Amino acid sequence: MADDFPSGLDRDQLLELYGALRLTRAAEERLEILQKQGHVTGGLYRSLGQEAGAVGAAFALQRRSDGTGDFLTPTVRAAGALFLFGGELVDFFRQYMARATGPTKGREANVHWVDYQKGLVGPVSPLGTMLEVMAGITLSFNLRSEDRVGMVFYGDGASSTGAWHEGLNFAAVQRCPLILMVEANQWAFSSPTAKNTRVKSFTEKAPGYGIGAESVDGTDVVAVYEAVSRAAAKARSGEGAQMVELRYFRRLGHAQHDAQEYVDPAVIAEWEARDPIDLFHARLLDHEWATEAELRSIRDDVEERCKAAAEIAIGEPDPEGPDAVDDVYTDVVTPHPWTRAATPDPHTA
Ligand SMILES: Cc1ncc(C[n+]2csc(CCOP(=O)(O)OP(=O)(O)O)c2C)c(N)n1
Ligand SMILES: [Mg+2]
Repeated sequence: MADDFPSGLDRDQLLELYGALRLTRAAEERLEILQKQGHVTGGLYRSLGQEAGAVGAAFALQRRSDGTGDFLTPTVRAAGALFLFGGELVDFFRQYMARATGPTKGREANVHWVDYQKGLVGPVSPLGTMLEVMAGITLSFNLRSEDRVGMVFYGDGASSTGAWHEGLNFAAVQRCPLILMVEANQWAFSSPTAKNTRVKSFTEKAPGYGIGAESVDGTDVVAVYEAVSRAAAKARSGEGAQMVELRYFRRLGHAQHDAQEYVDPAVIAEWEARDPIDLFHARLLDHEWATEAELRSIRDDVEERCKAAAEIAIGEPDPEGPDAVDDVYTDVVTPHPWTRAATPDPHTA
């Protein structure tokens, strides 16, 4: 007899979580192959060991593709959340390969793309600033009395920027339905957390802004789902911004070029033993929620999908040089010809 399912999740949802974890890892492993083949333009960022944080968090939100669901700003290490919000695998590869066919037509990399219908707000690169952007978006949910929340991911290093403090204070004061996901992976490039902050847990910062916070084991996908479900319920019921700290470790360098020689290999080995996918795999089997054959078939399926999507992107063209200014500058003749085009209205775009 199989054990009871956790947290009100059913068997299909548990398998969906497993599939999303496997998809994240398979997509990033496929990127490594593409990079060795010379197809990837720019940096390659892995979320090895952090997959459960992104997947468990996004799974707790209302994911719709008709412009009525919750909003998400991922980071490069939250690809799993991007996929759960409907970000297409082939677009993910197109972005990393700077294809003309990609959402940003080869002008931006990786997760920097926007799809308001799906609730995806790709980040801008200056760290911390997406907190301000998402504070504004979630304020609009309040002003329109919409039952929606926003989720913004950011790194532990990013939470030492000025923009982070200002955005958080604004979101707190305005009681914005915003969930802040701190990716506490213990490093910001080559700076350890202790060089970024004096607090032991990022949740210690929350009371200073008057918001709720919870810290969770970021390698446990079900625990993350539970913590974020609680935070989302509070945000929806008018309690305003909530922080959730994901405790885990960045097991690879900042990006592919960084061999992280500054990290103790023994610590990396400790975290390898706590691999989030291995842990969930074992749990699914131990409780008889799934069979080895089912999990193998999910894994084979996502690997095939990644291979096929990558093949499509490989066959597509690079952008043409003159296209670089498309959608950036307006065609309307004005006294100042380089006026920036207006941002589309999220409710009609
Ligand atoms: C305001 C700002 N300062 C510096 C950078 C350069 N930079 C990009 S990523 C990064 C490290 C980020 O560390 P963290 O926020 O902990 O995220 P992680 O890479 O660990 O996921 C830095 C310094 C930037 N993009 N923006
Ligand atoms: Mg970090």
